[in-house]
Amino acid sequence: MNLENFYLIELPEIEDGIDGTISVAEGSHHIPFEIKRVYYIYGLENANAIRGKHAHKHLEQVIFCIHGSFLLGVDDGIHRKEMLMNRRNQGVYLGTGLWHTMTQFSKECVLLVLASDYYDESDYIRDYSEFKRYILNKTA
Ligand code: T46
Repeated sequence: MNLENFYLIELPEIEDGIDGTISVAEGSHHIPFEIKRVYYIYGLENANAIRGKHAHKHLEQVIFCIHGSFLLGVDDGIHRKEMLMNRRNQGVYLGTGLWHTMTQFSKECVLLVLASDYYDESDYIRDYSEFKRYILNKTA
């Protein structure tokens, strides 16, 4: 897997003793792009819940699990990797052209995603065979 396209990002944790902790993510600083969109995902109590199952052509994202845990699967068309996401200050940078799937959500799991661009359905590849062809064409 191309490590420029998939790596961990650790945010600082500013501890305020009995008053809790702040983690901060600044665009173009901790996050390797200007943040144009923020979204969060919750309501993942169903044991069969699956999210993702697609790749993006241009969008870059950093995904955090800010409560609970889930399993992140990433596939670059050749190699596959799975990562347990369970640390509130640790995100994963997901570059372009990576098939990604999120499963095994714990109860009350909450994902926070920082994205490099606005929502655009034409940026999605939602069919796995099409994804494989896209990767082959790109590397040819
Ligand atoms: C990823 C995971 C964590 C919008 O209208 N605006 C948005 O910004 C988003 C993200 C989604 N939507 C609509 C489009 C679809 O009708 O919400 C529906 C589900 O969207 P999507 O298939 O993108 O949802 P997920 O949770 O499977 O995937 C998203 C990201 O696309 C994906 O890259 O990492 O969240």
